[in-house]
Amino acid sequence: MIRLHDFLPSGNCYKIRLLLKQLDIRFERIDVDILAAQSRDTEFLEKNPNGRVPLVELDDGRCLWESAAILWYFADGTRLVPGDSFARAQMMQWMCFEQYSHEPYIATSRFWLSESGEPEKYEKKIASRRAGGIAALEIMQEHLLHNEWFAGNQYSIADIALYAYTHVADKGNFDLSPYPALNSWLARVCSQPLHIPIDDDCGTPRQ
Ligand SMILES: N[C@@H](CCC(=O)N[C@@H](CS)C(=O)NCC(=O)O)C(=O)O
Repeated sequence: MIRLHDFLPSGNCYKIRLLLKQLDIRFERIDVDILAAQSRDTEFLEKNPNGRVPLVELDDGRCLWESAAILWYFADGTRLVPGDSFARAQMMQWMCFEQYSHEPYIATSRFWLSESGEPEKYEKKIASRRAGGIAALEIMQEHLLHNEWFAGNQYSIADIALYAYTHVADKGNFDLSPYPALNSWLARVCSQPLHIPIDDDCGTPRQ
């Protein structure tokens, strides 16, 4: 069975749990406590030299890491990837945006403020990520004023990638109330069949 090396509070890992659930793909979840540096031990580094979750181990032992690559691997050829090549490229565009212009501001602020257990230590870093996070939310809001979804007029893995940290942005002190179109999109994502919340471990065994 597919093994997902996972840290439950991580939005990057949540993207994969949500996708596998929506595609009805069974998997085993392996807890990796990144706060205890378990993703940096020798055994883990053999599977992902970059020392981060999510990491997926396939039935044949091959490993894949980076949430966007994992999303792409499982969603390729399914209803969650647009058929049109330009729409597929737009999907990738938004997934790259998520990784470079959204996650480094919004996800890190949430981690330092609400997950690290020592928010005071990160006060200056949190302040330094504020403008970038607001810029990302404004870009999303502008797109969503004219579009229901991020690519190809359909729910796709770009929506999953962007939903993961946007819906918990308040935990990084980003107020979402100025962005009504973005809030309507969050509700649309939430109402997709087989949607699960970020803290749902999908009933998979823990190790
Ligand atoms: N770009 C990577 C980011 C992965 C990442 O930063 N993972 C964090 C958890 S969200 C992690 O494993 N951190 C542990 C560490 O850096 O030691 C992805 O999208 O998968």
